[in-house]
Amino acid sequence: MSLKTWLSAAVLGTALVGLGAQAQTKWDLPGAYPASNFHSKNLMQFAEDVKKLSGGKLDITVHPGASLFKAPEIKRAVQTGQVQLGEVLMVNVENEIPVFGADGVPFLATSFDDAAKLWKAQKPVIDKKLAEQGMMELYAVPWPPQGIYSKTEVNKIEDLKGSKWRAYSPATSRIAELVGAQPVTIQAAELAQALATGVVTTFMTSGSTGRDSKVWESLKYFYDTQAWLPKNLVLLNTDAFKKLDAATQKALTDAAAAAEKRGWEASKVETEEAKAALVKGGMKVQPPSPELKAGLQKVGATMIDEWVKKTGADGQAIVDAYKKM
Ligand code: PCA
Repeated sequence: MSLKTWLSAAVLGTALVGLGAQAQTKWDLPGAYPASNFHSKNLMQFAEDVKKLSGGKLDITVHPGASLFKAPEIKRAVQTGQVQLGEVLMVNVENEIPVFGADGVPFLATSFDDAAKLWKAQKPVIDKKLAEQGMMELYAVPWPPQGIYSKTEVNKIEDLKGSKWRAYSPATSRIAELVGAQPVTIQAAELAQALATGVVTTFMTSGSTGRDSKVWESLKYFYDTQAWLPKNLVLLNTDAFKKLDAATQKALTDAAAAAEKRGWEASKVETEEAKAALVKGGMKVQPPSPELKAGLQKVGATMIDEWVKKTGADGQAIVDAYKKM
């Protein structure tokens, strides 16, 4: 051991002894959605549970609202160890790892029950991909089903032609191309501003993000197409996990299991509450016309084909496992 290593080990040892039973690990958890959103509230409850279950040994600070990292930067921050864990929108990772996009394919899984099955089918493949990058997953929670927002009435997909379409993922950009709209990628944290300045007039997302962004200030229509349920995933840097003692590791994974369960229930409640908020804001909330639905389903069929081609054996394994459930 060099003198320098010996010295730093000695200093560290003293610091640990000094802390004694109080030794505490502090972690940061960036998220991309507002503090008032149900995902963020769930993150905060998760952090509180971890603290309690670990007897105060692991203290996680949640940073919602893209305040620490912007949505597309969070995965890399966890991977490189800038933060120990973080919440990502899985479909945001699709460009890098295509199988992350399974829950963004329109009309593959359209209900909470089907989304749960798809997650089960997706999980082993996702775990493998994350392990290759020195990460693991803690829990995943879906957004409410995705519908169409528009400034003007949409009775068929042709009505979306030429509109300024906000995308949040590769798949939502692809939908724009297929319906002849002009996609512009904007994450949720910037959506309200994009609406206020007229940069976008149409998009697909949940009632929840519509509510967060007070879309009724700019838009009039919401079509409840229930096209897919994208998930947020809480990722963890494996090295950070390995540094915890066994009891603290268990506190973390137990709290994560509880958060996953709680999150799925909260998403169901949010589905109804958010739609009510849109109505209260003055929007017309309605099911899609049969013509609009048929047009979208055609888009969905094209996209499932494209997705399976792009993801190859890994994607096919997910689709096959899902269809067998
Ligand atoms: N809200 C997020 C992703 C999906 C959703 O419902 C967003 O619009 O960015």
